[in-house]
Amino acid sequence: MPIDGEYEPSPRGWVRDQIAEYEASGGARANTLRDTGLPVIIVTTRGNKSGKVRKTALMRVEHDGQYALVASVGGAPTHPVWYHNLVADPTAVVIQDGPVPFDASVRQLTGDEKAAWWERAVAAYPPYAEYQERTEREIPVFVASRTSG
Ligand code: F42
Repeated sequence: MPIDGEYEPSPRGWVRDQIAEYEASGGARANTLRDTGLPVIIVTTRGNKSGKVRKTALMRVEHDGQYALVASVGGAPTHPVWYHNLVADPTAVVIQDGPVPFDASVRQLTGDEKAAWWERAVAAYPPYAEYQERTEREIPVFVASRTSG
C-alpha cells in the first residue's frame, strides 16, 4: 500500500544522501554500495512508533521478481530499526529498484526458504556471510513481493 505522511530521513548522513540521490536520479545515480559496484534498492517503511515515512538503502537481491531484504547492519548485535517497522506492518512497504517505486509486502523467512534466499543474498553481496560470522544474532531475511504499481 502507498506510504504517505511525513518523511523522516535517516540520521545516517551517507545513507540519507544516497537515498536522496537515488530518488532524484530515478535510480540512475547512487545505485551501488560505495565503490563495490554492487547494486542497491531503496525500501520505504512506516515508523512503527512515529508513523513517519522511513527509507532504507539495502543491497539488491532479486530473484523472479521478488527481493530479499537482509537485516544485516554489518553484523551488529541488534536488528536494524527498519526490521521492527516491517514486523509491525509487513504490508507497508515500497521498493524502488530503478526509476519507478512499487508497493510490496514482506514475509520473514525461516528454514529451507530462508537458506535458499540466504544463498542468493551471499551470491549478490558476499560480505553478508562475514556479517553472520561476526554476530550471535541470526540475521533476519524478509522476502518482498510486489503487490501493485
Ligand atoms: N543495511 C542492512 O541492514 N542491509 C543491507 O543490505 C544494507 C545495504 C546498504 C547499502 C547502501 C547503503 O547506503 C546502506 C545500506 N545499509 C544496509 C544500511 C541501511 O540503509 C540502514 O542504515 C541500516 O540497516 C540501519 O537501519 P536502521 O533502521 O537501524 O537505521 C537507523 C540508523 C535509523 O534510521 N534510526 C532512526 C533514528 O531516528 O534513529 C529511526 C528510524 C525508525 O524507523 N524509527 C521508528 C519510527 O517509528 O519512526 C521507530 C522504530 C523503533 O522500533 O524504535
